[in-house]
Amino acid sequence: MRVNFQKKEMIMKIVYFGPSQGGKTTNLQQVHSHLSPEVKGRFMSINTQEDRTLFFDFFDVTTSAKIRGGRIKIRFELYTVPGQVKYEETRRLVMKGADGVVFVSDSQDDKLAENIYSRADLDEVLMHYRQDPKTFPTVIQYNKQDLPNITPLDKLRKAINPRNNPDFRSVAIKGYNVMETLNKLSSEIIRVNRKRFA
Ligand SMILES: Nc1nc2c(ncn2[C@@H]2O[C@H](COP(=O)(O)OP(=O)(O)O)[C@@H](O)[C@H]2O)c(=O)[nH]1
Ligand SMILES: [Mg+2]
Repeated sequence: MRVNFQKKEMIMKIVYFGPSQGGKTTNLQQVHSHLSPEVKGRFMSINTQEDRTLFFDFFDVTTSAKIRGGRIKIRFELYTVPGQVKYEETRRLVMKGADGVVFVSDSQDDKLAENIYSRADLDEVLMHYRQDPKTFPTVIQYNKQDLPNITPLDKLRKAINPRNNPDFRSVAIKGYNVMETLNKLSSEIIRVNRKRFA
Protein backbone atom coordinates (compact mmCIF):
# COMPACT_ATOMS: atom_id res chain seq x y z
CA MET A 1 0.00 0.00 0.00
CA ARG A 2 1.40 3.36 -0.98
CA VAL A 3 0.57 6.19 1.40
CA ASN A 4 1.16 9.84 0.69
CA PHE A 5 0.49 11.79 3.89
CA GLN A 6 1.03 15.19 2.24
CA LYS A 7 -1.60 14.48 -0.38
CA LYS A 8 -3.71 12.57 2.15
CA GLU A 9 -3.88 9.70 -0.31
CA MET A 10 -3.65 5.95 0.03
CA ILE A 11 -3.31 3.61 -2.94
CA MET A 12 -4.24 -0.05 -2.80
CA LYS A 13 -3.25 -2.33 -5.65
CA ILE A 14 -5.43 -5.40 -6.02
CA VAL A 15 -4.70 -8.16 -8.51
CA TYR A 16 -7.03 -10.89 -9.75
CA PHE A 17 -4.89 -13.98 -10.26
CA GLY A 18 -5.78 -17.49 -11.44
CA PRO A 19 -5.88 -19.94 -14.33
CA SER A 20 -6.82 -18.86 -17.83
CA GLN A 21 -10.59 -18.62 -18.44
CA GLY A 22 -11.42 -18.91 -14.74
CA GLY A 23 -13.34 -15.61 -14.58
CA LYS A 24 -10.86 -12.88 -13.63
CA THR A 25 -11.92 -10.43 -16.34
CA THR A 26 -15.57 -11.18 -15.60
CA ASN A 27 -15.01 -10.29 -11.92
CA LEU A 28 -13.43 -7.00 -12.88
CA GLN A 29 -16.24 -6.19 -15.33
CA GLN A 30 -18.85 -6.96 -12.69
CA VAL A 31 -17.15 -4.73 -10.13
CA HIS A 32 -16.89 -1.97 -12.72
CA SER A 33 -20.56 -2.15 -13.68
CA HIS A 34 -21.56 -2.15 -10.01
CA LEU A 35 -19.84 1.17 -9.23
CA SER A 36 -21.25 4.62 -9.88
CA PRO A 37 -19.64 6.69 -12.67
CA GLU A 38 -18.20 9.39 -10.39
CA VAL A 39 -15.89 6.98 -8.53
CA LYS A 40 -14.57 4.79 -11.32
CA GLY A 41 -12.09 5.22 -14.12
CA ARG A 42 -12.39 3.76 -17.59
CA PHE A 43 -12.16 -0.04 -17.93
CA MET A 44 -9.10 -0.86 -19.99
CA SER A 45 -8.42 -4.22 -21.59
CA ILE A 46 -5.75 -5.46 -23.91
CA ASN A 47 -6.97 -8.70 -25.45
CA THR A 48 -5.93 -11.03 -28.20
CA GLN A 49 -8.40 -11.98 -30.89
CA GLU A 50 -9.07 -15.37 -29.37
CA ASP A 51 -10.68 -13.47 -26.47
CA ARG A 52 -8.12 -14.23 -23.80
CA THR A 53 -6.26 -11.70 -21.72
CA LEU A 54 -2.89 -11.20 -23.31
CA PHE A 55 -1.64 -8.47 -21.07
CA PHE A 56 -4.05 -7.24 -18.46
CA ASP A 57 -7.30 -5.50 -17.58
CA PHE A 58 -7.29 -2.44 -15.39
CA PHE A 59 -9.39 0.29 -13.85
CA ASP A 60 -9.23 2.44 -10.76
CA VAL A 61 -11.72 3.54 -8.14
CA THR A 62 -11.40 6.65 -6.01
CA THR A 63 -13.21 6.94 -2.70
CA SER A 64 -12.52 8.61 0.61
CA ALA A 65 -12.60 7.56 4.24
CA LYS A 66 -12.21 9.09 7.67
CA ILE A 67 -8.96 8.10 9.32
CA ARG A 68 -7.66 9.67 12.54
CA GLY A 69 -10.32 12.37 12.37
CA GLY A 70 -9.28 13.55 8.92
CA ARG A 71 -10.52 12.66 5.47
CA ILE A 72 -8.19 10.62 3.29
CA LYS A 73 -8.52 9.74 -0.37
CA ILE A 74 -8.36 6.02 -1.13
CA ARG A 75 -7.56 4.89 -4.62
CA PHE A 76 -8.02 1.25 -5.53
CA GLU A 77 -6.19 -0.04 -8.57
CA LEU A 78 -7.69 -3.26 -9.89
CA TYR A 79 -5.78 -5.51 -12.29
CA THR A 80 -6.05 -8.98 -13.80
CA VAL A 81 -3.10 -11.08 -14.85
CA PRO A 82 -3.06 -13.28 -17.96
CA GLY A 83 -3.67 -16.83 -16.77
CA GLN A 84 -2.03 -18.80 -19.54
CA VAL A 85 1.15 -20.52 -18.41
CA LYS A 86 3.27 -18.92 -21.14
CA TYR A 87 2.61 -15.35 -19.95
CA GLU A 88 4.65 -15.69 -16.79
CA GLU A 89 6.61 -12.52 -17.51
CA THR A 90 3.47 -10.39 -17.75
CA ARG A 91 2.07 -11.96 -14.59
CA ARG A 92 5.17 -10.94 -12.68
CA LEU A 93 5.05 -7.39 -13.98
CA VAL A 94 1.39 -6.95 -13.11
CA MET A 95 2.00 -8.36 -9.61
CA LYS A 96 4.72 -5.84 -8.82
CA GLY A 97 3.72 -3.82 -5.77
CA ALA A 98 0.43 -5.69 -5.28
CA ASP A 99 -1.17 -5.24 -1.85
CA GLY A 100 -3.60 -8.12 -2.13
CA VAL A 101 -4.79 -10.89 -4.43
CA VAL A 102 -8.11 -12.40 -5.35
CA PHE A 103 -7.34 -15.92 -6.52
CA VAL A 104 -10.10 -16.83 -8.99
CA SER A 105 -10.24 -20.59 -9.41
CA ASP A 106 -12.35 -22.49 -11.91
CA SER A 107 -14.48 -25.02 -10.02
CA GLN A 108 -15.01 -27.33 -13.02
CA ASP A 109 -13.54 -30.73 -12.23
CA ASP A 110 -11.39 -30.88 -15.35
CA LYS A 111 -9.70 -27.62 -14.26
CA LEU A 112 -8.36 -28.86 -10.93
CA ALA A 113 -4.78 -29.34 -12.15
CA GLU A 114 -4.73 -25.86 -13.70
CA ASN A 115 -5.95 -24.35 -10.44
CA ILE A 116 -3.23 -26.13 -8.49
CA TYR A 117 -0.56 -25.03 -10.94
CA SER A 118 -1.70 -21.42 -10.79
CA ARG A 119 -1.95 -21.43 -6.99
CA ALA A 120 1.68 -22.61 -6.77
CA ASP A 121 2.66 -20.00 -9.35
CA LEU A 122 1.11 -17.30 -7.17
CA ASP A 123 3.32 -18.31 -4.22
CA GLU A 124 6.35 -18.20 -6.48
CA VAL A 125 5.57 -14.71 -7.73
CA LEU A 126 4.96 -13.49 -4.18
CA MET A 127 8.28 -14.91 -3.04
CA HIS A 128 9.96 -13.29 -6.02
CA TYR A 129 8.82 -9.95 -4.58
CA ARG A 130 9.88 -11.03 -1.06
CA GLN A 131 6.32 -11.29 0.19
CA ASP A 132 5.40 -14.07 2.58
CA PRO A 133 2.58 -16.11 0.98
CA LYS A 134 1.46 -17.11 4.49
CA THR A 135 0.53 -13.57 5.51
CA PHE A 136 -0.05 -11.83 2.17
CA PRO A 137 -3.69 -10.64 1.94
CA THR A 138 -5.42 -13.23 -0.23
CA VAL A 139 -9.05 -14.15 -0.83
CA ILE A 140 -9.96 -17.29 -2.77
CA GLN A 141 -12.91 -17.61 -5.13
CA TYR A 142 -14.34 -20.95 -6.28
CA ASN A 143 -15.92 -19.61 -9.42
CA LYS A 144 -18.40 -21.07 -11.95
CA GLN A 145 -20.49 -22.65 -9.21
CA ASP A 146 -23.46 -22.58 -11.61
CA LEU A 147 -21.96 -25.34 -13.76
CA PRO A 148 -22.88 -29.01 -13.24
CA ASN A 149 -19.44 -30.64 -13.32
CA ILE A 150 -17.75 -29.04 -10.33
CA THR A 151 -15.27 -30.37 -7.77
CA PRO A 152 -16.78 -30.72 -4.27
CA LEU A 153 -15.96 -27.78 -2.01
CA ASP A 154 -13.80 -29.65 0.55
CA LYS A 155 -11.67 -31.11 -2.17
CA LEU A 156 -11.19 -27.72 -3.81
CA ARG A 157 -10.36 -26.17 -0.47
CA LYS A 158 -7.76 -28.81 0.31
CA ALA A 159 -6.21 -28.39 -3.12
CA ILE A 160 -5.95 -24.62 -3.38
CA ASN A 161 -6.65 -23.12 0.04
CA PRO A 162 -4.27 -24.91 2.39
CA ARG A 163 -3.73 -21.79 4.51
CA ASN A 164 -7.38 -21.16 5.18
CA ASN A 165 -7.61 -17.80 3.50
CA PRO A 166 -11.09 -16.26 3.40
CA ASP A 167 -12.96 -17.89 0.53
CA PHE A 168 -16.20 -17.59 -1.47
CA ARG A 169 -18.16 -19.71 -3.87
CA SER A 170 -18.98 -17.45 -6.78
CA VAL A 171 -20.77 -17.09 -10.08
CA ALA A 172 -18.91 -14.16 -11.59
CA ILE A 173 -21.11 -13.91 -14.70
CA LYS A 174 -24.09 -13.27 -12.40
CA GLY A 175 -22.15 -11.08 -9.99
CA TYR A 176 -22.74 -13.59 -7.20
CA ASN A 177 -20.20 -12.98 -4.39
CA VAL A 178 -18.11 -10.67 -6.59
CA MET A 179 -18.42 -7.52 -4.43
CA GLU A 180 -18.28 -9.64 -1.26
CA THR A 181 -14.90 -11.02 -2.37
CA LEU A 182 -13.51 -7.57 -3.09
CA ASN A 183 -14.82 -6.09 0.18
CA LYS A 184 -13.28 -8.94 2.14
CA LEU A 185 -9.92 -8.43 0.45
CA SER A 186 -9.95 -4.67 1.13
CA SER A 187 -10.53 -5.30 4.82
CA GLU A 188 -7.74 -7.90 4.86
CA ILE A 189 -5.37 -5.35 3.29
CA ILE A 190 -6.34 -2.70 5.83
CA ARG A 191 -5.95 -5.18 8.70
CA VAL A 192 -2.44 -6.17 7.60
CA ASN A 193 -1.39 -2.53 7.10
CA ARG A 194 -3.13 -1.20 10.19
CA LYS A 195 0.09 -0.51 12.11
CA ARG A 196 1.00 2.10 9.51
CA PHE A 197 -1.90 4.25 10.72
CA ALA A 198 -1.53 3.71 14.44
N1 LIG B 1 -20.86 -20.48 -16.35
C1 LIG B 1 -20.01 -19.53 -15.92
N2 LIG B 1 -19.20 -18.94 -16.79
C2 LIG B 1 -18.37 -17.99 -16.34
C3 LIG B 1 -18.36 -17.57 -14.98
N3 LIG B 1 -17.42 -16.60 -14.84
C4 LIG B 1 -16.89 -16.41 -16.06
N4 LIG B 1 -17.44 -17.24 -16.97
C5 LIG B 1 -17.14 -17.37 -18.40
O1 LIG B 1 -15.87 -17.99 -18.54
C6 LIG B 1 -15.16 -17.46 -19.66
C7 LIG B 1 -13.82 -16.91 -19.19
O2 LIG B 1 -14.03 -15.82 -18.32
P1 LIG B 1 -12.96 -14.65 -18.19
O3 LIG B 1 -13.46 -13.68 -17.19
O4 LIG B 1 -12.62 -14.11 -19.54
O5 LIG B 1 -11.71 -15.48 -17.62
P2 LIG B 1 -10.20 -15.00 -17.38
O6 LIG B 1 -9.38 -15.65 -18.44
O7 LIG B 1 -9.87 -15.53 -16.02
O8 LIG B 1 -10.16 -13.51 -17.44
C8 LIG B 1 -16.06 -16.38 -20.25
O9 LIG B 1 -16.78 -16.96 -21.33
C9 LIG B 1 -17.01 -16.04 -19.11
O10 LIG B 1 -18.26 -15.56 -19.55
C10 LIG B 1 -19.27 -18.21 -14.07
O11 LIG B 1 -19.32 -17.94 -12.87
N5 LIG B 1 -20.06 -19.19 -14.61
MG1 LIG C 1 -9.08 -12.29 -18.69
